[in-house]
Amino acid sequence: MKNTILDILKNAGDYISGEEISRILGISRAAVWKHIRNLKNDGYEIDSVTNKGYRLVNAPDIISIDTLNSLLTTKYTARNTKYFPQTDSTNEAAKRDSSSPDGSLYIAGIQTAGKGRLGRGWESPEGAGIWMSLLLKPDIAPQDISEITLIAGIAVCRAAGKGAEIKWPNDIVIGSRKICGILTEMSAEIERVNHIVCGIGINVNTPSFPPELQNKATSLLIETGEKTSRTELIAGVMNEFEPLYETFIKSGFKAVRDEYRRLCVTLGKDVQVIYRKETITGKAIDIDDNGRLIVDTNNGRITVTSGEVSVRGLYGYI
Ligand code: BT5
Repeated sequence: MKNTILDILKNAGDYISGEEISRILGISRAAVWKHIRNLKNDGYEIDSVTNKGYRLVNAPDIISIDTLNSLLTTKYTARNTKYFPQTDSTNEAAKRDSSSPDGSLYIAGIQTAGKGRLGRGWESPEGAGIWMSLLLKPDIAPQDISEITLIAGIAVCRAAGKGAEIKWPNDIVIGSRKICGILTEMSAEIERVNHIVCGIGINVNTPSFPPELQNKATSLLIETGEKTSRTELIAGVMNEFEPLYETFIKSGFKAVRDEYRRLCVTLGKDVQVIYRKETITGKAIDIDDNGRLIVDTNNGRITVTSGEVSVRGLYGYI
């Protein structure tokens, strides 16, 4: 009923009287008032004026699974979605639920222990971003799982638009700052993958960042000055992801390599490749058929596999 009243307010566009709403819904005016009060408690800004009625002024950006389902064009991706107002990390939530079907999606309002790679943290404030993880069960070899990160990166760039590009392997950037990070983890035996968890964090309506991230992080709100519906963006990413993922499973990364290269800002840049305690400097020149970064160094050409590696621009973050 609350959602129906919301639809009525949205469609009215202007003031609509409590009497009119009660007539449309066949409920008492007191009941209408109660639902309006609940909507206000949920963060909806609703103006009420005697003799005129109610008007929706502002709607909070709430992640709605019903709306998400209505926007999905996928066969299995995000068809089983679990929303947690708060959890430690959606990657952990997905791992705890690993018997669920392929393509299950886990979304959190806030993460209390959001994770980056190599034990780093991921800032996941409430209500501002998309913190989500996909549970995947592909029949691929363990060494190919890092390519899922690259596929997810293309899906985020396509769905987010606004000039989003990829800093190899797992950062989505706008300009020179990071808007999204991707963390892919797996449970595998020597030859066989049991399941993969692909975690995607997108800064959507984040108004500002803590000082240590200010030069490095950005959000769609900061870049465009406009709020974005997180539910629509989640649907967009899922709708882009599934066909890319199917192409990858069928034909390998090489089938999407050209698009990845076009989106990849790392190419042509002088970079530092940091692996454990070793740092190698060179120029990033290409991405190979397996999604590896090819770097020309003074000591010859090297091929870098993502995973345990960090790549830094020699003259800044990119
Ligand atoms: C990543 O790691 O970029 C992967 C981030 C994955 C986050 C998602 S959210 C849903 C799922 N659940 C999780 O627990 N994780 C995944 P890495 O390349 O290691 O980058 C981490 C670094 O990015 C940190 O050390 C910070 O410097 C910076 N950082 C932290 N929070 C950020 C944010 N919100 N936006 C931009 N940069 C951030």
